[in-house]
Amino acid sequence: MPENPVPTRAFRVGVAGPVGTGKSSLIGTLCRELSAELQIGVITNDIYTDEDAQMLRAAGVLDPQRIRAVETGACPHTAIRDDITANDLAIEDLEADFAPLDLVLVESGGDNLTATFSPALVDAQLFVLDVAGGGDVVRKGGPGIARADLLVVNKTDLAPHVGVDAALMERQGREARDGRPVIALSRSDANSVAALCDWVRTMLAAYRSGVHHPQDPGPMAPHSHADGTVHAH
Ligand SMILES: Nc1nc2c(ncn2[C@@H]2O[C@H](COP(=O)(O)OP(=O)(O)O)[C@@H](O)[C@H]2O)c(=O)[nH]1
Ligand SMILES: [Mg+2]
Repeated sequence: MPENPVPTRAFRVGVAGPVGTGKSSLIGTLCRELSAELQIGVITNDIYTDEDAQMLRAAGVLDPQRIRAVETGACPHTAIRDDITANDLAIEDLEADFAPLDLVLVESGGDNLTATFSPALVDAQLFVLDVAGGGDVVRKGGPGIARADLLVVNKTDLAPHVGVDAALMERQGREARDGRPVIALSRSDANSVAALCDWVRTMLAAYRSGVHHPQDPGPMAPHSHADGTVHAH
């Protein structure tokens, strides 16, 4: 593929994965570790509230004004996949208010385990699982687990307490991903946090030099909503 033109806007990274796997915490960690070297903004997607944004503001890792919430209504996965307008506008506003930003982190709302970001919204995406969700989650797969730019197996510090072999989970992740990267992460393990930061730096450099192409992990599984509508995405 030809190289992209060198981009002028911030590098956008989507953070997807089931509720409670540590997406907001991971975004908080990245803000804390990288805000001295990069200008960062954050967008959260919540169904009816701005709880994730409030939690991140309270963590004190970034100027609270740089953290904005998109309220998605009943269908958060739609707001990151099919109709990305609200997220796009929120990112454009952030970029206008704090120009120039280097990095915008977008947290998905967690209503569907297989939700992925549209490559039109984010340049790269990571999918977060945690060891507490059980070792077989990786094998069950899904587009984010198999094909997101990065799979994070999170909360490895909890593995002994929940009877899960974190190293095995990481290995199964690698097997499911055809060589795409996997990071076993714990916010209390400095080496793993450093590996995550290095991944962001490497991707940002590739984006800036025009050699990075946003990948689509693929659509989520077809599913129906409470009102009876069926979404194939
Ligand atoms: N033990 C442990 N707990 C974590 C870690 N990361 C996040 N958590 C906790 O997991 C819970 C859910 O985290 P949160 O970031 O809100 O998950 P989200 O729903 O995916 O955004 C919170 O109680 C966090 O404190 C970690 O590395 N280790
Ligand atoms: Mg969250």
